[in-house]
Amino acid sequence: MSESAVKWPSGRGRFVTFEGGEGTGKSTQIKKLADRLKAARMRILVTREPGGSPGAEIMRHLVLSGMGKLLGPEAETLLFAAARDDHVRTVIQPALNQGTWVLCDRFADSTRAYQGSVGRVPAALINAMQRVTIGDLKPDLTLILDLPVEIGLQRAAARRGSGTPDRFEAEKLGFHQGLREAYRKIAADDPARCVLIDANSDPDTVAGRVWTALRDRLLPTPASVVSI
Ligand code: T5A
Repeated sequence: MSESAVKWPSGRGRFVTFEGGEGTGKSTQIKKLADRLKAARMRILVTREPGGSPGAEIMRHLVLSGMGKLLGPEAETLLFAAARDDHVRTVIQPALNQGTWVLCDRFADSTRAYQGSVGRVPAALINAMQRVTIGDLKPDLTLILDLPVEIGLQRAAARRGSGTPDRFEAEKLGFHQGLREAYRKIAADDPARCVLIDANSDPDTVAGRVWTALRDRLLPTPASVVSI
């Protein structure tokens, strides 16, 4: 089914998040999906966390430089929450209200996986912060890119070249293996929202899997497809 044959849903925009460990290909896949949706004349906003708004980009610099780590795990989690609060209020929610589809590189599941499951910040604290920062906002679809951690770290290192690993890339292999497990559990616990995508193929093959998931979950049933 080609994009031009689809009768796209109208009204509020759809909120699609991409999640996964380091170097799993989230940015690459968001760009491919955005290009495909824009070619179908959809209104698309691509954004990212931490960051995505001027205030949140300042927080991004703080956490990825490692300065947040010095404050301890709970305070570092608060920095991610403060960034998300600004991003949701000033960028994501207004775009969705205007009918724009929002593709976001990481969102609240990153906090659950990195700070919660692996960083051992208590779930009660993460839940409380989530109530304040995102309230009822929930992604319509979360695509979790799954890849052996050694391959993801190799990809991230190759892209970085001679640059220094950031706060999380610098963590040990066990940290990244824990992350992969955490994400697989998030997908298993919420199958209505999440799709686990095998990211261990070339970018176009992975993009095909992403497209199939989006089509199956968010596009109208074949009965409402306009034939051309
Ligand atoms: N974080 C974030 C938290 O701890 N808590 C939170 O609440 C939030 C929101 C953000 C960091 O913050 C942490 C998690 C992160 O550690 P970031 O710089 O935004 O850091 O980095 P990441 O989100 O981890 O993204 P990366 O840039 O590391 O990886 P991507 O986006 O998954 O991968 P991508 O697309 O940039 O690809 C990496 C390299 O691999 C190649 C690409 O060309 C690129 O060179 N590649 C492939 N190669 C072969 N086959 C494929 N299929 C490929 N796909 C991509």
